[in-house]
Amino acid sequence: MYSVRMRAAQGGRHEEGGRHISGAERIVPYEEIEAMAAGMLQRAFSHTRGSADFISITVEKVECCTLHKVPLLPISAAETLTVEEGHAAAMQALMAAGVTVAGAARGISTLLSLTDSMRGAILLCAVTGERLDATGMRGIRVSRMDIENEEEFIKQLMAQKIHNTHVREALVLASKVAAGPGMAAELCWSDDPEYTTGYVASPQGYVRIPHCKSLGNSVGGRVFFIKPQTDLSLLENYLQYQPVLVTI
Ligand code: WAQ
Ligand code: MG
Repeated sequence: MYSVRMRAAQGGRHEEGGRHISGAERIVPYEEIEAMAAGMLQRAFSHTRGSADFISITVEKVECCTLHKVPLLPISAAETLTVEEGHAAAMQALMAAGVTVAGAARGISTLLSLTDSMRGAILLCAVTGERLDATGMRGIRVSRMDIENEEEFIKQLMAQKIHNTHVREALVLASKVAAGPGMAAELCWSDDPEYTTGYVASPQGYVRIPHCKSLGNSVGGRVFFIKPQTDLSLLENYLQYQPVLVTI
């Protein structure tokens, strides 16, 4: 199998301050690499966040024996009608996952205070809400993951009437993240201006939250809430480098 991943930016490379436009992470067999890379290129050039002028596509062999399997998180949904209700639902779900009030509030305000989207995620302590990673505006990018049985996955999402690319990719990422050592919960909403649904995920499940931001807003992000005494380098290594297949 091969890890195929893409990241695109505008105004230069990410490393040189370019603005993050889009990214993608897949693990595919040899025969599918070419089509996958072409699709990612197409996607980077036609994103609603703007036109990319830097695109990096990486293809890297993954030894099958190093692939970990983790279960797909069960899906539920909060019923929210406004952004305020959405943030209240996110607070509730984060607290149910063991994040403190202070931690959850800090997570939401951290995402709200971003002036533009990052390429990766912010790590916060689930108890104090203090920032734990040292990656600044780059963030920790979760990489090397995919769904094991894509056909069945899509069938199930279509049956629940929630099938779209955002849901598909978010469920895979959230399932990998939730299985990470020391992970309490995740908060996310998209940086795509037309997509306002976000989620809170934890080992207990994935809670969809309609209206995490207003339509037209291009700032989104991810916050991972980490339990105290977690070995951060072990966790960051898992998130970035451990190849994971999510099983249904
Ligand atoms: N690793 C870490 N952070 C990431 C990654 C990654 N691989 N990919 C994206 N992010 C961060 C980054 O800061 C982005 O700006 C932000 O998350 C949002 O990414 O069930 O589409 O890909 O309907 O725009 C939620 C779906 C969709 C809810 C989320 O996020 C639902 C989405 P996006
Ligand atoms: Mg996006």
